[in-house]
Amino acid sequence: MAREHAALLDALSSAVGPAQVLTDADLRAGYETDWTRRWHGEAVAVVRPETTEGLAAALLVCSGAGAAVIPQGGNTGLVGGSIPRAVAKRPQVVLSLTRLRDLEPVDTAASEVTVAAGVTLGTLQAHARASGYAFGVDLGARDSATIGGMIATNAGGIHAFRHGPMRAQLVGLEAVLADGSVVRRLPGLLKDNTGYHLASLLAGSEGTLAVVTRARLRLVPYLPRRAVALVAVGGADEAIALAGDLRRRQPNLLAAELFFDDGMELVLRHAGGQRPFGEAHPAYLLVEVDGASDPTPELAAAVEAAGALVRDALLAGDEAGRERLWRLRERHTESVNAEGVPHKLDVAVPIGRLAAYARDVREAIAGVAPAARTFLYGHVLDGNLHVNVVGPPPDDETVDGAILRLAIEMGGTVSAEHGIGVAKVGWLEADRGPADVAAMRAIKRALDPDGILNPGVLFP
Ligand code: FAD
Ligand code: 2HG
Ligand code: ZN
Repeated sequence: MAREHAALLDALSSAVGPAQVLTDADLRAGYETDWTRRWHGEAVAVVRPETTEGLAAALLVCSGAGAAVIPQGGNTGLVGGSIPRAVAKRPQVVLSLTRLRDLEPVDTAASEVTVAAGVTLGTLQAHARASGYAFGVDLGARDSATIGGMIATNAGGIHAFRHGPMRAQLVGLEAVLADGSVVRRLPGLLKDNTGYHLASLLAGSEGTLAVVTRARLRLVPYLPRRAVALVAVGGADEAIALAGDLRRRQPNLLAAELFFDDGMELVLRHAGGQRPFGEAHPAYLLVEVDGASDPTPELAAAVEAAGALVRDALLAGDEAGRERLWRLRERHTESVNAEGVPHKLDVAVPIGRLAAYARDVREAIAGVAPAARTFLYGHVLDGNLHVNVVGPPPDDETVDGAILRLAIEMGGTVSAEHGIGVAKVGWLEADRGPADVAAMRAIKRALDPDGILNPGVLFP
């Protein structure tokens, strides 16, 4: 393959330096399969620019050669959008952002920071914390997911009901368009009404409109004291009622996560550990609160006040105890992966219908794939449920269809936070409607007329 594309590879080497153009199959391998292992493709090269200028030069080269560009950050995306694919009938170049790792000092007057796209969420969190701040978005893949990838997917995560998703943290950004031109708006002006807000447009664009290279992000105060409660409940209805109740009475509620006993059992089997309660319960709500002083007594009182909604509860104020409880929820994703290649769907429905959805979706799945095993978990206050199904072959989309159709029928969305990627392109129009999709296509044509940026993602 390398010989066939010699001119393209030479030009890319001139753009970013030969050491940052990986053509060897072994070196490319980690960039060519997605996190779930459901999707795989082959690239002619993986290009890893170290500067915005190098990246712009590489994009110009790809544009001139008609090569498809697949932007990639930490490759933790769950919808197949960050790896090469068969749909593009042209050479594919993975553009890895992981070498763009600049971290500017926190601007404490503005409570903002500017970081390069390849900085991981974990690195940003530690950097912010050193200045007394927190970043508003958190998620389980924090040690690998990058800020650029999180902007491109408009990542949500566990604190979204309190601080909003990635788009809500974005003050400005720098990005490179398909023709190699650089758009840059990083001055840290919260008030800046000078036309279209490109940063907001690029949030959730999944690498189809531009490549994000830097971002100016808002920060929130870091409240150092935390308490976590794991509450055993009778089912999804009770978990939702309890989460709503706690949100009203605990203004510092930071997370409210739902999972079920089959998921708990799966985590204990794959990740180890012991059942937290003497007996199994149908469902669990994990909540976290933060504060300047110890919030444990207040959380304990709030859980106690919930009365009959609570079957049993465990509280932890110390770090080790909090982590022990959190791992029961956070280790779901890897535990599901250990069972096989999952069908991983990520829906949201209006919160009043979430319990009905959780019930009906199991039935809908059983209707089309009786032998499949289903694991449900999610961010309850966002109405966001992760539906994971193990059993059906990776390329059989019947079960995906049943799950997504039900979400739309219940007034929800086929993607709450992971994006459309290649996984759900067939469902975009059913979800958004023809007028929205036509407007999106017009924007795509205007910014990327030759369609070199992530073809096959978002649009069929
Ligand atoms: P990648 O996977 O590399 O790319 C994702 C998409 O963004 C692709 O379409 C890619 O082309 C595009 N892209 C990447 N970088 C850029 C860039 N600089 N410019 C333009 N386009 C770009 N997601 C949530 O929302 N909430 C969660 O709670 C959550 N938890 C997770 C837990 C685990 C264990 C795992 C494995 C994943 C989880 N995710 C979650 C999904 C994933 O971490 C997010 O989608 C994340 O935003 C992806 O970041 P990334 O750097 O890995 O991007
Ligand atoms: C989470 O909330 C992530 O844990 C991953 O969004 C969801 O594993 C999943 O389906
Ligand atoms: Zn999630």
